[in-house]
Amino acid sequence: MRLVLLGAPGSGKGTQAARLKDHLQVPHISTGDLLRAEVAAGSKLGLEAKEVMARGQLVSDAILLGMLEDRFSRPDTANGFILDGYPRNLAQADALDTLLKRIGQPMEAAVQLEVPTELLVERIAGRAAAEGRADDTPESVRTRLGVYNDQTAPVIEFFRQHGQLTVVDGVGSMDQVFTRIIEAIEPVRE
Ligand code: B4P
Repeated sequence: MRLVLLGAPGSGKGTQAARLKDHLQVPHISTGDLLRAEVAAGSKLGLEAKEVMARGQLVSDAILLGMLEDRFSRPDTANGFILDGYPRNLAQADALDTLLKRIGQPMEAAVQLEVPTELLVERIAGRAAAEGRADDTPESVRTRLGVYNDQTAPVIEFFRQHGQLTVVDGVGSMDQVFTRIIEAIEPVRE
């Protein structure tokens, strides 16, 4: 199963991807997690990404593509993957399409988690209190939501035009949302 999860910050992509990984037995590739690992390691790339992420802006497309090419070259993606956090703009959507076709692993399904803005803000505030992630400050969250509306929302249309999009209601408990995703991707798995 080759699946991409789409949705605004706080829509539950990372949360659901972690569960889907166990259910589908494929790796979870989160560009946010890959970047945070670089920041934690203090690598050159991490130093470059750190400030951009804290402000809630997008890290450069070139850095992201390099990181993804690296990740997809590992053998564990041979039987599929769940991609979370990428693509975040149309240039990334095109680059991903080209990369996956080149390695003979075209995307099979795109699931968009739909959640109203008030709930997104509430969830991220909850995570800020619990985990203190550097980019969960109110100012950064405002920027991330703006970036999502301006740059990432058009990506939804990209997958719709490719006939791969399924929209899932992301409101409800984590278990409820998980069940909806499983039902939504069932036709693709058959
Ligand atoms: P990400 O790590 O992708 O962060 P995110 O969009 O906030 O989503 P995340 O998956 O973590 O949160 P979730 O909704 O699961 O990106 C962080 C930054 O990295 C970006 O701003 C950017 O700077 C950089 N970056 C990453 N990818 C990039 C790219 N492709 N190009 C350029 N830059 C890139 O969860 C949020 C909270 O909601 C959690 O606390 C969770 O517990 C809670 N929650 C989830 N589902 C819930 C439910 N059903 N009910 C109640 N709470 C729920």
